[in-house]
Amino acid sequence: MNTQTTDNILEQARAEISAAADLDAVEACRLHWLGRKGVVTQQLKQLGQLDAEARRSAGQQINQTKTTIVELLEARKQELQAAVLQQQLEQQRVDVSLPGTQHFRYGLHPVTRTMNRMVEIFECLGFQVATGPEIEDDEHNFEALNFPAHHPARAMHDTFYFGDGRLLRTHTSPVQIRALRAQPLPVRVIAPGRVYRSDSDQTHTPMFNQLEGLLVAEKVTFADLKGILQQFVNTFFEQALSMRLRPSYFPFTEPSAEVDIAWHKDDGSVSWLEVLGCGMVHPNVLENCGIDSERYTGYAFGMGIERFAMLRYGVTDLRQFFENELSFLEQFA
Ligand code: 2NM
Repeated sequence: MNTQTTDNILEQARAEISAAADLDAVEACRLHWLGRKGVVTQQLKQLGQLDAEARRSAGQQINQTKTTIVELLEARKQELQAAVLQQQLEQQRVDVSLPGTQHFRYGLHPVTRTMNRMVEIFECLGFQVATGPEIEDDEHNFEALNFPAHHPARAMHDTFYFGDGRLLRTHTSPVQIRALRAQPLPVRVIAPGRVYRSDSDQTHTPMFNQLEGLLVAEKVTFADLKGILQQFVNTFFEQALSMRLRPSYFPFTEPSAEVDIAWHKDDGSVSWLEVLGCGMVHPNVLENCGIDSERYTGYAFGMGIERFAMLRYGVTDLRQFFENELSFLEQFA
């Protein structure tokens, strides 16, 4: 065994490996040179026939040859793999506009769907959507709305206060206050959005959604209010509904009323269900917005969006809307 031999081996191996056309051929090369009966392995076996000095130098050479062949094999393998990948990239075009193979059923949240439906109906009735901040101050949330100083809704247990004069709005009425102060009359707006009250049980969540409406113009009457609400509930529930108004109290309206609809249950019975509150905008509220309450009148109404969603979809527990259980949400896909 001499340098010539290992050089020859290396030269031959190099030629053979670089000629390997695919990964199988590379593996065949590996077996041929390094396998149990491979050329290099045979050479290592023959080392025993040499004397100690020759064995050491020959051993080093063979091991060096082996290492080089391993490197050559690995390099060729990577070269071929890269070529295969490159070929795949060139041949396989991915059409990203094709639909995926996994079709998840999804849709808008039932509360969002209900809100959209309510907004759409009021837009058809001529109302414009108005929005405002969820973080408000006492002036917009209470003061301008004619809340007496010691009204229970102002108490700590109902309102989330930040402690620096700011609070989370307890209704969307501050949006109407801002609209009345910013827009020229007549004003006809709805304010859908999140509101917050420190209250939590079967029928109350600390955050819920409201839709309030407001029309201020000359000669607006309670009959206009009743008419628009009848229109709304009929359209929303897709039937001619009996509606009943009961006298009520809100600081920001006078007179005020609560509205019930005749709800036909599955067992054939009918019962009155309260669905919203309304009234004629209190003169103090108009004056607080710089409006002459002798010349202008207005009506306003407010309703809970989750309540309408529960009735429309037959949901019996309000809290289901906020648990985000997929098994619940998937039913609205
Ligand atoms: C309701 C019931 C009755 C209401 C009043 C106003 C405003 F800003 F014009 F004074 N906005 N919303 C109102 C009136 C809200 O919710 C049950």
